[in-house]
Amino acid sequence: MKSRAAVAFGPGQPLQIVEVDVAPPKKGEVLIKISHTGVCHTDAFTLSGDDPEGVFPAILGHEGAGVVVEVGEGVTSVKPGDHVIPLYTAECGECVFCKSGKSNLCIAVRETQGRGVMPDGTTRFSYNGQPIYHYMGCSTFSEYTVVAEVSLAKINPEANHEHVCLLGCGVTTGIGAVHNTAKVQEGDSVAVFGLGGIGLAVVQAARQAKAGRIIVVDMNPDKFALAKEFGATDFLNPKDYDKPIQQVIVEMTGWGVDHSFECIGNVNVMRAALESAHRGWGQSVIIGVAGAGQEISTRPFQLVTGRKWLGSAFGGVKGRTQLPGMVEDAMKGKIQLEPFVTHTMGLDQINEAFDLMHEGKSIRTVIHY
Ligand code: NAD
Ligand code: AHE
Ligand code: ZN
Repeated sequence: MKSRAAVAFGPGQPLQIVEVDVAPPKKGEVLIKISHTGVCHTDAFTLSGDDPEGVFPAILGHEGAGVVVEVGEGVTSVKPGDHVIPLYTAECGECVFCKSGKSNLCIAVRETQGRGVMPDGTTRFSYNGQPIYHYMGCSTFSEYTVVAEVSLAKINPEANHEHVCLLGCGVTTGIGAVHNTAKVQEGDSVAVFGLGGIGLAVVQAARQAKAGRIIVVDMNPDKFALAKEFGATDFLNPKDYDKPIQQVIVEMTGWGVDHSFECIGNVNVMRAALESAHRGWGQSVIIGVAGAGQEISTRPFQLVTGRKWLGSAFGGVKGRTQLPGMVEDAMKGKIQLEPFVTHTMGLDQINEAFDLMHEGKSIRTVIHY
């Protein structure tokens, strides 16, 4: 079948809106009609060419919601008409990671996903007879996409896709990092570095957890208003200080914060976040994704004196079992999604969504088909 898609033909190039061919779903696969998709910084990261797993030409996008159109052989957990969120972190329930109960990092389709192909090693997308690669197992920048059955969360059909698509990545990541990774407790102090969709979701979840002080850090002060609405208590722009921001945070808290979160993808800020953590027990969660070849560093003394460095992927959330419940929470207002949607537009304007993100003017742009 034909599908309108925004194709990344090469790194650093604007996406091109073309009509691609989509082959039918094979065994264990599902054809989805995407209705809405958010644009996450990770899409921009991969488009920039900095992603070691970036392959081109590809159809990016991984923060979507849609409806099942057709299922391949052997698919039993979803049927045409079901409402779904594609998952870049699958959940097969059978691999060593799923069975461990310790991690959401299912490996069922991860290796082929990282190469931009379906589990059988081939791609369902083509353009002028040439293959187009998949992205993060989702490719939500195509109106029709094929994903593995294990990469689909079935959700309440009453949910508003313009909002719950954000649970496909950004908001779930931030909320999960607070509750599953850091396990923030009532009264804990928190510092959040970077106030995009991820950082603001961390702020929202920190308030849910009844955190005490919630210190937010961003170079763009325009982000502070929404952070305040979500519960932030202290607002720091590193440009306003002539000393390292970790020193500012340690001085204003005594010994540092109980939990810090890096939501940018900058290895220097990752260090600052770690060094903002409380001596003896403070922990710092890396959420941001850094480019090929970049490494983190700090004085080992920072860890010797009790700080912990952690990381979080998709907020530690198991997509098929836990995401439907998060959709319900959003429908009940326990998770707020609407404030994240600062812009909506059609697929034809998708390059503007990337521009708005780079200019710091959006939190999330949601594309509708
Ligand atoms: P975004 O671009 O919307 O937000 C980033 C924010 O960081 C912006 O507000 C920007 O002003 C701020 N910022 C940039 N440099 C800064 C600096 N030096 N100091 C302080 N603030 C600074 O991005 P996003 O969509 O919220 O994504 C954030 C990061 O999280 C990205 O690296 C993305 O790839 C990553 N991510 C990771 C996961 C995961 O599962 N680990 C999931 C989603 C996104
Ligand atoms: N491809 C990159 C890694 C990218 C990365 O870390 N992705 C996050 C999700 S970002 C969503 O916006 C993640 O979940 N990672 C775990 C995984 O299995 O991909 C690289 O460095 O190769
Ligand atoms: Zn994302």
